[in-house]
Amino acid sequence: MAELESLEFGKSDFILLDEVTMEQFMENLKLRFEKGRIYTFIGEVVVSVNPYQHMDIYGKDSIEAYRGRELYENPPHLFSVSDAAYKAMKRRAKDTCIVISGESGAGKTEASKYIMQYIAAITNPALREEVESVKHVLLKSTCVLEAFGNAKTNRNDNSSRFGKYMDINFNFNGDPTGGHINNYLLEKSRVVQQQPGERNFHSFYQLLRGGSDDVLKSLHLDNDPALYTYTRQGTSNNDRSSHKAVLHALQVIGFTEEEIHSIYETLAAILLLGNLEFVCDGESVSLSEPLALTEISALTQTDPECVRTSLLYRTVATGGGDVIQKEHSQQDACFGRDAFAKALYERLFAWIVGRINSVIEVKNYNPVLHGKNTVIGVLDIYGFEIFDNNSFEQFCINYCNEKLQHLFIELILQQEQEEYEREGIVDYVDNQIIVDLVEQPHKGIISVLDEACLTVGNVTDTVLLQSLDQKLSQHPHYSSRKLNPSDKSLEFQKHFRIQHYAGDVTYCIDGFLDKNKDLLFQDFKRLMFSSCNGVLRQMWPDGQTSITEVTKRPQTAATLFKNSIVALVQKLACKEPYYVRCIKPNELKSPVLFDDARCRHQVAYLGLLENVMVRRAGFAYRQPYERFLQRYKMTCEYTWPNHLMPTDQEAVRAIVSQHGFDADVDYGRSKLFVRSPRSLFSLEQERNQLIPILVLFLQKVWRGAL
Ligand code: AOV
Ligand code: MG
Repeated sequence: MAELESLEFGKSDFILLDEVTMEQFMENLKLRFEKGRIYTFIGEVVVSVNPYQHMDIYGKDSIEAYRGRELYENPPHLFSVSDAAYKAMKRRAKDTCIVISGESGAGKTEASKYIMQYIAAITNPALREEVESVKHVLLKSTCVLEAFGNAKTNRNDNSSRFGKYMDINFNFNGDPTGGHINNYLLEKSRVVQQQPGERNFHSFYQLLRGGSDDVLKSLHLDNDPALYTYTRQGTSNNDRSSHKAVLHALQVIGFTEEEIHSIYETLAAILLLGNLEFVCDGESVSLSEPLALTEISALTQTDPECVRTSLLYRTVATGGGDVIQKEHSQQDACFGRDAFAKALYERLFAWIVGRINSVIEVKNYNPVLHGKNTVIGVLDIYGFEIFDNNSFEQFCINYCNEKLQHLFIELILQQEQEEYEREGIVDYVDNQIIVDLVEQPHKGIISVLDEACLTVGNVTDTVLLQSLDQKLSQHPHYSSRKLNPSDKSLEFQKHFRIQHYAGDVTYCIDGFLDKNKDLLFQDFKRLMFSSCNGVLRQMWPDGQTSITEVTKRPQTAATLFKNSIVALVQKLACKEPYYVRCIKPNELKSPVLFDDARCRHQVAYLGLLENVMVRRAGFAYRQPYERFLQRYKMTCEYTWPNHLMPTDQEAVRAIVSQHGFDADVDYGRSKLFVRSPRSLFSLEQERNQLIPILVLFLQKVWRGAL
């Protein structure tokens, strides 16, 4: 049992702390980390500290130990929460979700993989083929999405650059029948540019380092990432072996050879696009490398002349209905090229996700025949991040984390706070004000950003910053150098700062407008829709639109993202939530270093201490008096078979007193609050011992022997 685990390893549930103080919390967290106990409960929430080393705790034996057990029967583990979410789903037909949060590099993605593996391992004992195949696809999809959606950043060598929410569907037997993946805003700017020390998406290096000579030759590629502008700055690590694993995963999922080749062709086309330069002879702009152009057209199965014109010209419809070709400036051509490369990658990624979804979607489901279809959702999203240079992407990522923290507050802290107040006791920091700062209609940052994007005329990033300053000067969580000239931490005139729940982040306004507009010249869309490669054409359905057709202005990137996150939060909010709260022990990826200040900071902003207080006060082990009596009255001479006290509460007091755990409980108006599960276990044990005796006794009574 968790609480019986030797105290040498600290308290396995923070609820059992003698006193809920930051000092005791940190002491326990550190002791457990140093003893290799990386997981600790707060009731049903699992707090995880990234071990930065291989842990021998995820194998078959561990899985067996947790399978079907109650939360408190084993030491805390990801498998405990996974099993709890699974049991709730199976026994009570509840849709559940497991939300994994924590900052960049805290261990969310690893956790999500272990959770998936656990669920796969404990289901389908009958080894039904169709269920096994669903499980395989679900597991393999992770490997593929990681290759295309993760990259090395300065905070994490395998950082998720997209958000992933995966629903797994179950039939009434509790076996997976399918699933669905939602992906959120891929950080596509990385395709064309990375911060110093970072890499492009893994997929490029994997292809270059792992592709066979024949494959590379057919793709017009060399095997050296340094030869390509977009991958020049990345060094290589496990790319060769990963390439094999990803290829195998693609095959297991069911991608055809043609589809796989189209994926490689797209990657190759992007790399070659990146090497295209534009020269300007004073009058017109032309391409410096006509050969690459032919190769790109071969890879995308498009007409080389059309590729050239798409890169150098822009087709525009005049007011009179005529269509003319307007030549790009050198700068516009570079912008167009990069926008095209980013869009190619983004659409490729979305297409891969869609293709996986088409394989795992639940087919032939009939609720009458098959019973209620229940779901477990697993959320693994990019964690809160602060870099030396923070841009639009960090703004979106951090906003998303703000929303998830707010959901945690609503679901875990607030709900129990109400319970606590009703019962007559904890204050948490509500981050609603920061969420509003970003998303509020008319006043929030996204709204000001959109307005600037819609304004015709010379609106620059600097102008945008001015309007942000104007609108938000009074907001307590917003500041900029212009508003606070004395603030030396905001060095340049281009920055603004948000005091996020997890820390202050200074964003550089450069690029916000362009990234939010996310402009891609129509010519590229039409070019790709003209491709003879059916797979590529599928990715560009909007290329069918004629140039003279008036189309609605597309939503901006920030608004699209906001809407997708709002929808995600709604999805999570209607499920029974289970939480894994990940902590990054140090910045050096060291398995032995517990950086006190960094950990303390995370514990504080994740609201873990408040979580313990609320949990301890109310949620984990609270019982209405009547229910408690029903269950335990047999363990006390004053309450068995019925009590004669004026109230149920007094009867409960008698039981508690007889078992000597008065100091461990609080008496609410309608419920008993038990702090430590240990007290309940001793009661539970006694009850279990008494039941057979009682049964024997009753049988004798029935037989008339007594
Ligand atoms: P993240 O998902 O939270 O960051 P990851 O799950 O990618 O973080 O973890 C970062 C690295 O820490 C991994 O690549 C492993 O080397 C190590 N690690 C994490 N969890 C474990 C574990 N349980 N056992 C062993 N090593 C582990 V981000 O996606 O950047 O927000 O955006
Ligand atoms: Mg991750």
